[in-house]
Amino acid sequence: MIKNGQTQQFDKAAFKAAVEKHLTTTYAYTTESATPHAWYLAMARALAEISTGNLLATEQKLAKEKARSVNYLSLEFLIGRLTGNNLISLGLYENVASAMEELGQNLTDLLEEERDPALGNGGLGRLAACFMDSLAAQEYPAVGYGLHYEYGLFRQSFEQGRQVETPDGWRGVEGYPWEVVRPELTQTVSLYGYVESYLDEDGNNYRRWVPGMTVDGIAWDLPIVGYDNNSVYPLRLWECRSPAPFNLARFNDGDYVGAQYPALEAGNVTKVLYPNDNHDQGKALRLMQQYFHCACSIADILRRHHAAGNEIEDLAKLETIQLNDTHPTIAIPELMRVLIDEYKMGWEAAWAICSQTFAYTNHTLLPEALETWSEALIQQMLPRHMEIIFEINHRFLKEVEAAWPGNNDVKRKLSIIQEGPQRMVRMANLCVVSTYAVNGVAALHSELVKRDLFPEFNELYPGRLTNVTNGVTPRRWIKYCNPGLSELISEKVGSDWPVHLEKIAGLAEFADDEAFQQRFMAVKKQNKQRLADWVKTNMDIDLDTNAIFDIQIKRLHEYKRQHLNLLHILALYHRLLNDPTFDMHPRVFFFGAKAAPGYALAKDIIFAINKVAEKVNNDPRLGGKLKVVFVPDYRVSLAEILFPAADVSEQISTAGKEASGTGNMKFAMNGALTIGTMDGANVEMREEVGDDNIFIFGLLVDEVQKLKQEGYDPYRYYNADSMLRAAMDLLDSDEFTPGQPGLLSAIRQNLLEGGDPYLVLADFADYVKTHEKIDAAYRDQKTWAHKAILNTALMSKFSSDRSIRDYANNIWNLKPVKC
Ligand code: RUG
Repeated sequence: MIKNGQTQQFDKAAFKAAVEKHLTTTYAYTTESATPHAWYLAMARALAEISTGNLLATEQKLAKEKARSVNYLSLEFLIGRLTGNNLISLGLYENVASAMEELGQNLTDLLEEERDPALGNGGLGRLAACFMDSLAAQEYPAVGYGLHYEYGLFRQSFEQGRQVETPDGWRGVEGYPWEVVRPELTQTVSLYGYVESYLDEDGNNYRRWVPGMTVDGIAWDLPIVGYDNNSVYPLRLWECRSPAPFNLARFNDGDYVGAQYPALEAGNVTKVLYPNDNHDQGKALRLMQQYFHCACSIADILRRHHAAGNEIEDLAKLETIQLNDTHPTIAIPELMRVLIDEYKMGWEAAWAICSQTFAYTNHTLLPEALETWSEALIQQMLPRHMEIIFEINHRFLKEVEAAWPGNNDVKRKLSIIQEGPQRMVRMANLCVVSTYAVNGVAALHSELVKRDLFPEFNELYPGRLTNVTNGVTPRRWIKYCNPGLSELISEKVGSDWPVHLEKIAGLAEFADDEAFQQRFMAVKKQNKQRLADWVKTNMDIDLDTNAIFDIQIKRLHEYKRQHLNLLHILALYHRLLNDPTFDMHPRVFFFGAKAAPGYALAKDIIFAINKVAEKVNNDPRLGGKLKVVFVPDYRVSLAEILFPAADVSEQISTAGKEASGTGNMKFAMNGALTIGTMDGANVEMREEVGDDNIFIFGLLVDEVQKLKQEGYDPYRYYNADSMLRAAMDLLDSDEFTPGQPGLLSAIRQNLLEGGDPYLVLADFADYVKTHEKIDAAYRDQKTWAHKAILNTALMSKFSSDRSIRDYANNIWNLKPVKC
């Protein structure tokens, strides 16, 4: 009916008719009885018709052209709401707004009806979503493969300041209007059982897996709509179902509940996303999710390959598979198994294909996040895969022996199998051995991967370890979420900056133009008002938009140091009440963060911030200078309001711990100034904006390592700094929990007796001093505007379009195909 704005005219009457048709035939409402939610569903369905048509056309065209594609395998795709974003990509925002207006509906309100598909935890899943957007925008052939979780990341609320988690049924009862089920793509996945040898008709000896059970993988496609072009790529999410809905014999015997066990057990596999960020939990069901995801995806890649008329020998030529962290690593032995057991290839031929097909992205150096799986568990669930892993390791250790003859220490260190009372499989080692490229996600991180994590691998496989600095999509993170700024940018540099972000540099010449500064700051003020209104409506807190809006939004983790931010707030509180000479520009500290349900200290930090907020927001002695707002249920749609409203962006992880960060980029693109450590992508952001336009503080990576080696003593800092002491001691008092001292002591305890593993105390003084510089800088609004404009202007490096071009040119060897 309608294709992209570029190629075909929008037929408003036909679109309105499609919406009304869905309202009545799909959702059973009349135009009179329809709720706003029903209108949103009907509108989204009408739009999805357009994108599904384009998705099929793109699939056909790419198959016909035998185009080389990337398959992005990720257990998480934190896509956020699709409707608004897809309207922008289709170039139909205004047209649809007007059509809906004629149907008596306001588009902005309808967009608020969409639930966030929260199919990811944080940065890793959101990166996957930005990458899909950039692949489609630049027409690099791609398929995203993920899981169709019934429940995404939990919803967070606060009860008396404490985090409470509830299930997130993101599809609602009506289903998600943008997805389409593809029954013809169903795959069968085997689990458990044993391996046996057998002779074929010609007397050849083979191994084969005799599975203990099978489940079905059902494909759901979400459309990834290319911006201003005709390409639509699938984000293919697998749902696990039982091949038999119930056991008929048990059903006939009257055991109605027991008869359903097969279906219930299979349904559990994709029931819920594991809510851990940067932490490996090692649960059997998680391994099953990983294998289910990989088995379906590998089978689908092979299906597409053959459907396009290609030979298996050409797999590595036409397909590359990017592993988003180690979570889909089991895809490697799965492809080996299929090639050897099903295609009857020899080991060398299969290995030649496999090792030229996979590439791996490492996203963390944190030991607790580096995945290992118990050999016994893999042996039980995936016996043939364990055999294959042993064989890969056996051959690999021969290489190690050749490179370091007789050196058992290096063998022990590099081996895919970690020895010990319980032998474990190191998934990262399996990845490095079996892939043609391994990348870190920011320059510093990639250097540390080479220097500290995998130095011997770097020696053994020169050139395999490399860097691709992360990026974020400017379509969602500027154009969609910040329409005021987008208009200003278009006026100055032209309207194609969303796909040519390098053009945004043209703003720099207006950084000193007073009229432009005022307009830029007026947009910021409007965005702050939008956030203040949200806070008033949802939290009943009054905010003054003349205050500095200082925002830290990311997962709650000790290494991200939300508690350093809290200590600074406590120090300000203490000074405002006790030091008559102290003055500060009014400031609102915003937090948004979910803590993994089992992470006690992270939950204590949330509780402490909420308790402090309760007190300071209602303390007349502070004269409105200090406010603290912890927004509940931080998610993509809230991020879209928070990033554009920030004056100050908090990026304060311990140096060496945050692999990249991507929120840092979104803030700066929207004109916030960063206070940050020399960590992750902050380092490269500083290179881009220059030292004068970013507030860097804290220990450097090598200083952190040195201090730890020398024996770090947090008490040294506590005893020497009266302001730090005052802030810490407030946590032990009942200042924020009247009549109940000690409720917030766990944080103080962790920092002092627990050894302060993330050096919060060591960085405190410099952090406070740097915040004082921010306070002074903000008072000079012209200089601030100058710096803010330069932050927006100098962020083009951090477009995910650039990241994807780096992958395409340096790793994937991929060319765009116009559709
Ligand atoms: O913690 C990292 C972030 O620094 C990074 O920006 C993001 C995307 O590369 O990935 C995050 N991450 C790493 N999330 N989970 C992990 C480890 O599995």
